[in-house]
Amino acid sequence: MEEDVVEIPGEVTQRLRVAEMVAVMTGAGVSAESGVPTFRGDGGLWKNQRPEQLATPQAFEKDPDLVWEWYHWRRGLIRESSPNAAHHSLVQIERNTPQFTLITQNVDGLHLTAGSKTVLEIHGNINRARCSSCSHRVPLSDETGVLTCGQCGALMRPDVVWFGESLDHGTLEASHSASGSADFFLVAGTSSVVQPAASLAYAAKEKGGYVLEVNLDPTPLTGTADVTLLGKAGEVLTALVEKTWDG
Ligand code: BV8
Ligand code: ZN
Repeated sequence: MEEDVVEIPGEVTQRLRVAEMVAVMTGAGVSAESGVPTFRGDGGLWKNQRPEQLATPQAFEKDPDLVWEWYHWRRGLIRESSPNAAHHSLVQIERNTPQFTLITQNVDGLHLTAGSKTVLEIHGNINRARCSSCSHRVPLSDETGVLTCGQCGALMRPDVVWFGESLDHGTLEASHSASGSADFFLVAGTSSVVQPAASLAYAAKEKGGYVLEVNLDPTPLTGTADVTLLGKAGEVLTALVEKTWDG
């Protein structure tokens, strides 16, 4: 069967080719083809709990064992996964663009594994733990159970931003400045519902940036983006790179 060719409008490749400053916002859809479940898709459920119920300080306070079990399980999936064509395409775009910033909501670290250099992990990274009391941080691999701090003995927690927690100020500042100065803003694989991440594309648009959305389904951003390409991020982003620089 002839591989269904992904149509990329000429306007998109022209703008990307001449872009001085590209900013990218990725979400769980970019890791979906690596086998990492998304949050709001059907694979997002775990033991019939929604991520919004488990990824909170309240859930951790109430049952650190359960929350740690969820994160150990997710890290196990990520250890089995590797970057997919979407991650690799974003590395290519970074290499072909004078200034580039990748802002990711994903905590799986797959962009770093793929070789992306300028990455802002605005929701943290699941492969690290931080102390709930002092500033101690440790890398994680196949740990299990509730972890305690080697420095002060307090509970360790995953080094991610939970719902109701504010994002790291410096990272958020850098994300806003990259979005506001981007002449090309690519949003890929996100339902664009989680704030403040979802507001960055609007900030880019307000400052005159050209916004391309790549997603499996339409989102609240779809009405505002200059172009929305519906499809799998791995396929669409591969076609985008080919048509912009090799085509
Ligand atoms: C804050 C880390 C306050 C943890 C995450 C009511 C209205 C508006 C806002 C709120 C509200 N109530 C509460 C809020 C605020 C809240 C929020 O936005 N809630 C949402 C649910 C409404 N935000 C917060 O709490 C933030 N903090 O606001 O602080 C504050 C202010 C001042 C001072 C103190 C406090 C913190 C938000 C960060 C939460 N942490 N993750 C962890 O991972 O365990 S968020 C979590 O959702 C992940 O990071 C994930 O990345 C993120 C967003 O989800 P997506 O990435 O978009 O994934 P999703 O499954 O939703 O969508 C995937 C998309 O991919 C789909 O559209 C699908 O079609 C597409 N797709 C699937 N496969 C593919 C594909 N696309 C392409 N190719 C494919 N193959
Ligand atoms: Zn400590």
